[in-house]
Amino acid sequence: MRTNLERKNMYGRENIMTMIIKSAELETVCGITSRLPDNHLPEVAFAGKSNVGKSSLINGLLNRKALARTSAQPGKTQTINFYNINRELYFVDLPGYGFAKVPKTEKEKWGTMIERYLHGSKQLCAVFLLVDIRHEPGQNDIMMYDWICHQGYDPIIIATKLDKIKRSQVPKHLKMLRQGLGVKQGTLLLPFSALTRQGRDEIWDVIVSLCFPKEEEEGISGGESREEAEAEQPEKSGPGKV
Ligand SMILES: Nc1nc2c(ncn2[C@@H]2O[C@H](COP(=O)(O)OP(=O)(O)OP(=O)(O)O)[C@@H](O)[C@H]2O)c(=O)[nH]1
Ligand SMILES: [Mg+2]
Repeated sequence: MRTNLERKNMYGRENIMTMIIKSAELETVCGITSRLPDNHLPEVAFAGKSNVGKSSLINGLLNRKALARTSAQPGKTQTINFYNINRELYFVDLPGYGFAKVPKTEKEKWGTMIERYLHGSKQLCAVFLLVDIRHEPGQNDIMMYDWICHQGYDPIIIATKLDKIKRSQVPKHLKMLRQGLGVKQGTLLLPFSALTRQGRDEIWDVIVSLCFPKEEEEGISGGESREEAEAEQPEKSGPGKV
C-alpha cells in the first residue's frame, strides 16, 4: 500500500481510505492560450459554478487554509490550476462558470478551456461537479453535467455548503439536486462543508478508489481482493471436524 494512504473506520463503515498530505503546491496555471501540462500522475478535476466552493473544497481536502485562493467575490479562479499533491496525484481547479458580471467573451473562455481540458487530459481519473446544496441546479450546471458525461466521465456530485442548511433538510435538498441535474442512476452525491469539513473523508475515499484502485483493494482486505479473501476463509470447524 502507498505510504501516504491511511485507513480509517468511521460512520459504521470500515476501511475508509484517506490520504496523509505531505506536500501540496500549485504547480501549473493555464490560461486560455496555454498548453496543458503533460502530467504523468492521476488527475482529479473540480468543476462548478463560480462561488460554489471549488477552491474551498480543495483547501479542505488538503488541510490548508488558503492554498487555493478563495473569494466571496465570484469569478476568482479563471485559469486551470494544477496542484501537485505528495507527488502522487494532481487536483485540477477548473474556472468557475455562470458569473453574470463577467463579459460574454470571458464567459466563452471558460467553456473553451474546460472542454479542451476534459477532452485532452490523458490522466483524468475523476471529475467532481460541485453544486450548492441550497439551490436548484441552474441551466449552466445541467449543461456542465451533460458535458462531462458526453466526454465519457461519470461526474461525482458534491453538494457544497452543507453547514448552511438544517440537518433535517439535507435529504430533501439532495433529492432536489439529483432531480434537477437529472443524474444517471448510481451517481454518487456527497454533501460537504468547508466550514466543518464534514464529508471530507468520504470524498478522499472516492478519490483513492478511482486514482489508486489497487491500493483501495489492499485497504479492504489487506493485500488480496475482497473475493480472494472471502474464498480463502477456512470452513468453520464444527464439532465433528478437525
Ligand atoms: N459557509 C460556507 N461557505 C463556503 C463553503 N464553501 C465555500 N464557501 C464560501 O463561498 C465563497 C466562494 O468560495 P470559493 O471556494 O472561492 O468558490 P469557487 O467555486 O472557487 O469560486 P470561483 O473561483 O469564483 O469559481 C467564499 O466566501 C467561501 O468562504 C462552505 O462549505 N460553507
Ligand atoms: Mg476558485
